[in-house]
Amino acid sequence: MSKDPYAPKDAPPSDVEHIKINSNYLRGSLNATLEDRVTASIPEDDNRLMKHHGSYMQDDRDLRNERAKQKLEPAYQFMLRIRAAGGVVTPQQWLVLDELAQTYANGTIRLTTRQSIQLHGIIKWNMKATVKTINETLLTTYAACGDVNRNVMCNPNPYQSEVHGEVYKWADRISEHLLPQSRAYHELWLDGEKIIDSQESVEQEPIYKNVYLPRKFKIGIAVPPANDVDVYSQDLGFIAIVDNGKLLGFNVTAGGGMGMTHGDTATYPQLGRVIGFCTPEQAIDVAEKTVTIQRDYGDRSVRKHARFKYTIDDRGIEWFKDELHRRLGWSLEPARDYRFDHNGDRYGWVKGSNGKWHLTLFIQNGRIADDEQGHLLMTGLREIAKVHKGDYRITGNQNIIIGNVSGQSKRKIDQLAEQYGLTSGLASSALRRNSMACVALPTCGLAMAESERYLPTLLGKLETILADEGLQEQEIVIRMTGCPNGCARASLGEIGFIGKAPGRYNLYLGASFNGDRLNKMYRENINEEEILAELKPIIARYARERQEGEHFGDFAVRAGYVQAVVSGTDFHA
Ligand code: SRM
Ligand code: SF4
Repeated sequence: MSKDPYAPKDAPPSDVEHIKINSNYLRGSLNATLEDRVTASIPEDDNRLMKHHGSYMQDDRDLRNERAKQKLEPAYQFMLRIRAAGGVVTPQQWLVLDELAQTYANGTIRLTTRQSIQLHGIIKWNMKATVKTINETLLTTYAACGDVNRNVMCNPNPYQSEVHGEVYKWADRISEHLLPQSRAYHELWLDGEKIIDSQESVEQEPIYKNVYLPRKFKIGIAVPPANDVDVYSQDLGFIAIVDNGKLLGFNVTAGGGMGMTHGDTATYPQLGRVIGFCTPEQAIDVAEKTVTIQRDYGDRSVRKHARFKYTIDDRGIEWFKDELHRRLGWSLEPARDYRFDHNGDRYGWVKGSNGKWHLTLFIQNGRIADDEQGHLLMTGLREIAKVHKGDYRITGNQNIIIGNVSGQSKRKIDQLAEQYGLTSGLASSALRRNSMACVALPTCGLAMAESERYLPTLLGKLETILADEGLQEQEIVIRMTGCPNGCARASLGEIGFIGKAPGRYNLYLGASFNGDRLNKMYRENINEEEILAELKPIIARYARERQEGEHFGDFAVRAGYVQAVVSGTDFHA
């Protein structure tokens, strides 16, 4: 094995580090294993590399037992994630994705919590055709997953003001700047030059080197007062500072992250901390140098301790600032004032400063599909894409914006949206409109409990309780994940559920409505009956005792149900 220059001195690098270093810049034996028709799977080493190309091998967990009984290999399939900074896609691109979903995937499209788009259920032999088609439409899956910088999030409604448009451009530039340089992606998927088999490849990764990052890395840009990218959950965050409609620059946050492991208190969700201010032009440099610090100091031995938040918490935020300033050759200015109101989406039509209209739709848990109740989301978005001249924007709350609609087209879009049941979600309760659930079963290999398929049912029961207390219009951020990895940022839910086992969840309370405070565990390992029994009296008391404008999470803290958690290091205390 090649020597890893970045391995900590006292512990050997993890297996994944060996795989990356020996992969010849993300190639491994992927080309051969994708061609191999003997099995629908690929070996684990290649699967690790495959993530950097935007895909995970999965198997349909609903079919696992039955197939095992029949002595068949699991129903292997691939999830493909499309990375588009700020979640912007054109109607033409949407139509291609829609067709791919029908042809090669499971007939649905999944909007993600990071403004990306996922297709599920692609069989190995269809992967090359799918990725190639995605690229032909000028989208990519490269670096959507893996130990690199992921999709850069930003406030998804750029045309609300010129500032939003500018911020989107910076998100895109940061995203491009941090893309891996290896040609492996082009060779593998786009019929590039011949695959280089030798370790003597002349390729260079100026930012990542051949080791890439110790773990995934995430960046998001928020435009106050909306914190719809949950900026404090990002490894590196930028908060736009705007004066008189002009973007002055960004406050920089560092060291956020949501993942943890049940029963391991050394792992915890954490909030990014504001470390200073930079101008827009300096943001790329800040991002690059931060990534290289994590490359050089992140833990390469223990993957669950390898996120940037632990690098910072172990060494201290002042250490990080000093190292960042040293690498930048200049210092961040003191942070500027800002204020966030909320971390959810604002629904319905808004008119942007460019005179165009934008319709934000509520998509339950980001799943675009036609259902038997007459909600024809898939068909509706396809029909709109056929006539729409603007764009689609995915939000960080798994919703979609039909963006940049001209005054003349607004009626037509409105009529189509209504005809296919796209706007019916807007009439959902305030609780539902503020809900998110991660994918979980049946595709996610790490799920311990249902999430996307279960939260809608649980919400129905909670809606009844809220309605009984006259709180049906009360906005409460509620989030569920099927395991503690945090994909729907459940630790930032005023009510959070984290899957423990089939039908059982930990219940967390007390996060803020604007995403600047974590929640804390209130009850462990409870089933639906217990969840409802626990929440009912708290909701009733909230209805009686809440102060003017007081949010549910703030009340849960004030009433003493849980303590306020403003640092992840207190999450388990
Ligand atoms: Fe995630 C792994 C889905 C956002 C933290 N995430 C996974 C995998 C790939 C499971 C796996 O490793 O085998 C899931 C695929 C499920 C499936 O079948 O589609 C998965 N994550 C998702 C998505 C699709 C959830 C969704 O419902 O939208 C989100 C895709 C985002 C994107 O477009 O890039 C998604 N994941 C997140 C977020 C939220 C965010 O980034 O804002 C987090 C928490 C923030 C963070 O990273 O700290 C998140 N995912 C994780 C982790 C825990 C990482 C850690 O720090 O320990 C894992 C597990 C891992 O990496 O080992 C994971
Ligand atoms: Fe899977 Fe867990 Fe992420 Fe949900 S939170 S998608 S169960 S890894």
